[in-house]
Amino acid sequence: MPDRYAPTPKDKFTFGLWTVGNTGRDPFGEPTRPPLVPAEIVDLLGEVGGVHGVNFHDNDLLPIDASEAEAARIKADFAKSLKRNKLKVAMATTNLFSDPAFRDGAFTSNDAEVRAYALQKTMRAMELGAEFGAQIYVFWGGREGAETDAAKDPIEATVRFRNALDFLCAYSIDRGFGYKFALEAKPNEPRAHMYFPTTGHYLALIPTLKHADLVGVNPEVAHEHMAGLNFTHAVAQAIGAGKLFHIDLNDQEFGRYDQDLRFGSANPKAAFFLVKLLEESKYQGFRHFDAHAYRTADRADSIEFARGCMRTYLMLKERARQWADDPIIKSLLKQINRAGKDMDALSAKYSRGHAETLLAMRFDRAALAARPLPYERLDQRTMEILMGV
Ligand code: GCO
Ligand code: MN
Ligand code: MN
Repeated sequence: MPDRYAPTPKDKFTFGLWTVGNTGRDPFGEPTRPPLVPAEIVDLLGEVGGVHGVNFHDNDLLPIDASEAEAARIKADFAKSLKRNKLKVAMATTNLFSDPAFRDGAFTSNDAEVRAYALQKTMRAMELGAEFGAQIYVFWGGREGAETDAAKDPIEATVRFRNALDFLCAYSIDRGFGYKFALEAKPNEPRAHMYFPTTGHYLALIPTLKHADLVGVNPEVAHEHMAGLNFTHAVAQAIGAGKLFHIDLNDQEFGRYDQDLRFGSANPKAAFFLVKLLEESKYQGFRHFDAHAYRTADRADSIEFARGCMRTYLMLKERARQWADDPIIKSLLKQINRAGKDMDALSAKYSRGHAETLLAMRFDRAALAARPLPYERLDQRTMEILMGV
């Protein structure tokens, strides 16, 4: 019997080189898995099966101090491994956080030379991504923040960040890269406080950019959960604004350090509503798993980790369909969503007549308050569907 949860490239699942290539190093301990070169990571993804593509930071592919000869060799090996495993490059991004030069940020650094270097590094990384066919370019401001607000003027930091984005959008247009840019928010880690801590902050920045049409967001489950927020709501707002250009899927316990857990493993119910939203809204973009295997995992278990991310997504997708088709859910939804054509027509558009009609209306507050809202039944039925009962 065919496995109905087996992913195919059409599902548009992607992994970063840094995700399945993660060696298990953390602030307290050394790596637990041997490092893999990019071509080996692509082979691992080939072994996982059903993956659409791979994403990279410039320095996941090329060491920051690679010679030209070394870079050419790595790129050739990487290209061969992509071909061999029938994988595409979907997204590219810049590492603007690992090198000590960026210890106080990149685009928001207080040092004009660091800011200039950050632009140069990003332009080169954009070229590298374009060389491999990346369509999306992500900005995650890993070090764009502060430990003390004595260090940087937060208004100036926003201005610097905006200027950098304006410059890089113009560069992309000038070079014909065709990129769409996706801004990724995070509240903290590695900085104590990061600028643009949530997806909502970026959604507010975007309309102030010179090339706002090219720029959207890359929300990440873990990052909104770290901020104590409902991820599905952030994604819904991005979809509503036409700005969901990319998404980083993983999982994260609330109130903990940045965990990057396997998708759906910590909060399966939240993951269900997220998948339901993405599928029902017909999100066309990549589904990137920005997660990594537990530090205890070996290679075989890392493969299980990657398969688990995709399998859970597809299981939840099936549950979302069941939910929508379920007769009990349907009848509850009908009861809850009280349509009122006349009422909606009145409030749909302002006119003096509509305003006068509304002002003259009598509402029976007690009757409104007495209408049943069987959300307990609805949520319990949701649980039963999720549990396969
Ligand atoms: C993190 C971030 C990163 C970014 C990556 C791509 O918490 O470290 O999620 O993994 O997604 O740098 O921009
Ligand atoms: Mn993250
Ligand atoms: Mn991420």
